[in-house]
Amino acid sequence: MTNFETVEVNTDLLIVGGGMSACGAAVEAAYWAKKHNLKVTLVDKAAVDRSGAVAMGLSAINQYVDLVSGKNTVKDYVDYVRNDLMGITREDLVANIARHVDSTVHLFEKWGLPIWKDEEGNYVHEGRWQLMINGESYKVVVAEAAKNALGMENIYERIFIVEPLMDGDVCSGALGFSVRENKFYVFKAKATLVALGGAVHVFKPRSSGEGLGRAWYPPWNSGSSAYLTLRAGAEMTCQEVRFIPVRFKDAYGPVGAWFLLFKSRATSSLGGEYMAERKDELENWLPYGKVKPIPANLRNWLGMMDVMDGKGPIYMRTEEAIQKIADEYKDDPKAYKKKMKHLEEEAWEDFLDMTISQALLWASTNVFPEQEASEIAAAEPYFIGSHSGASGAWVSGPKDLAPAEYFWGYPNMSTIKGMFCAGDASGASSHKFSSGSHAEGRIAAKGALEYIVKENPQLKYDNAAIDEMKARILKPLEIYEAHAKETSDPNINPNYIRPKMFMFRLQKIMDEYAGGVSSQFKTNKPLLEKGLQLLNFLKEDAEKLAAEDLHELMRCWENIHRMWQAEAHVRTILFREETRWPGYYYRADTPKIDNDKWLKFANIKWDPKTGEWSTFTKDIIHIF
Ligand code: SFD
Ligand code: AMP
Repeated sequence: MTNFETVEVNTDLLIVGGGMSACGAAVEAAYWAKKHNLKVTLVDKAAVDRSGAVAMGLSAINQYVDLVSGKNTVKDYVDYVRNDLMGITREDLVANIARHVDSTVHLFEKWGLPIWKDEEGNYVHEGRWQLMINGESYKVVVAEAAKNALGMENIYERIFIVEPLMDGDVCSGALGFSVRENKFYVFKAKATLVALGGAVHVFKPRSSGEGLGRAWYPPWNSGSSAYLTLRAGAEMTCQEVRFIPVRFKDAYGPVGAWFLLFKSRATSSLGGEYMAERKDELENWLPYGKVKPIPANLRNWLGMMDVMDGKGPIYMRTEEAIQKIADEYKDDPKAYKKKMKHLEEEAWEDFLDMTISQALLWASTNVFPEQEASEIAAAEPYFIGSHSGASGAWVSGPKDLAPAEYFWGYPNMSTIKGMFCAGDASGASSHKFSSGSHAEGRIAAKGALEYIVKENPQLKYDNAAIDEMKARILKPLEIYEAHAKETSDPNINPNYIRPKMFMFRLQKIMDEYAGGVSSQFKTNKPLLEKGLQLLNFLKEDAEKLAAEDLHELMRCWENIHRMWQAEAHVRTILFREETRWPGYYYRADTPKIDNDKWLKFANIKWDPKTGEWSTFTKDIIHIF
């Protein structure tokens, strides 16, 4: 690719990604870098103002521990997360985020994010850990602070990061390309912080045809965190712990505000409340079936049982919930009218702040939430280390909290020297959400700078190897150019596959063999083994991906990234021979939870030298 200029950027800390954790990292890194005269560079595939999961905004901050008031302790939060994840969690990591997250939330407020307040000036809680916000501009506010801290001259937007750059076993930066101009980027760095978000569209989505692309988590989170860490040879954890959220059907509006703030019930079309009617089922998943709140996957599972019994659709009873709150004012017609109007506004604002498409769907289908219930459904699986999933890299804990087995020098460093992870990129520390991801970005950035200062890594770069990688990364453009004119329809060509078709094939494999929506989230060993075989054929065909332009080149690599996330997932659910998270996936051949054998982390690693995968367990060590 002679017409592609190679741009080299030399820096100390490279932050890849521009989302919540990357913005946290930027703010913290700028502070420590100044003290040590170090350079920090941030690279995002989009524009930081509106990139990542918070692009559309949010209506709540889901992690606020409120340590100052003394109502909650760090241990309370750790207990909550461990229970929600059916016992599988790194307590040191969760505690580290929990003890720092409040300060991040206070920074958000200082930077201008409107957090709801009551008459006494206290934050309005959605639930015990969640705060309500006017969050349409949440990401813009958080991005502004990151941009001010680093300076725009240190921020590269619209650069898609493809591969890690390695000096043997040590991470020495990352490679990428501009999605706007013919430029190939070589970022050389003493430490790299991976904050590239989670993975969406690995599984066939419920939305297809006209609605294709719509998902709960953003479609532009395409598995790049998992790919970068896997390709570096980093140990990964909880790759089996996909997240399936229950969402308002078809536009994926979140349910948290309805369940927690409005205290709504969910019922089947026959009127039964599955959370009450199916309570006995929880006995099969002890001890977690008995904890409060009931773990997210078990809540899903009870609803799914109704659907499997043919009792669908499942409804969020918005009309009932609104009416119940308003009824408290029914003796005063004026106050009642005012309250109803206020509740209607809150109902719409929840979606207008966070999932605008849900408000559009309500509007276009004449839904008045105060008058009628809305359908909810379990979404397709996502890979996300920051919500109620747990997939991500296995990272070092903090020195003062982590047991020796979980500590190797610097907080949030992966098992690869010089490669740090935060947000969706780091595993087994769920329920960090937007605020905890930002806090974890700060923790990881501080750790990375400590690593740079203490170790001052001297890295070697092999220019010939970089040129080879450049050719490989740009190859889809060449393939298209060479063959596109050979057929009358450029979509149909025996010499290549376009990224969209490739993605459809990946999604079909995952949907049918790895327990997607159309398989009712169920799978078993033979299905998984067949899925792996088909993934291998897909991997062979990845060499034939073709790109018409830079945008499609990004699509090619996004799908390769997704494919690697898919393989790590299939291999890990195959390894964990039990059903621990019914409601996320159900292994029909090993249908029960098996605490004796499997109260463990299932970890996985790909060896860059041999190309072999290995799966193994790591102990769960309690610190609380
Ligand atoms: O209601 C590359 N989230 C919620 N968090 C909350 O605190 N409250 C809520 O209300 C939340 N809900 C919610 C949430 C998300 C979404 C989409 C909806 C509703 C509709 C979760 C948080 O948003 C989430 O936990 C954090 O944002 C995670 O942070 P992080 O940093 O891990 O991921 P990111 O913000 O998506 O950023 C990823 C960045 O990487 C870039 N990127 N850049 C270069 N090269 C590549 N190859 C790249 N691949 C990705 C992206 O552009 C982005 O900058 S509710 O449902 O619970
Ligand atoms: P969601 O909108 O589903 O992403 O949820 C937002 C927040 O509310 C997360 O912290 C969830 O764990 C929590 N949440 C949602 N639904 C429930 C529920 N029924 N019970 C307890 N917590 C919930």
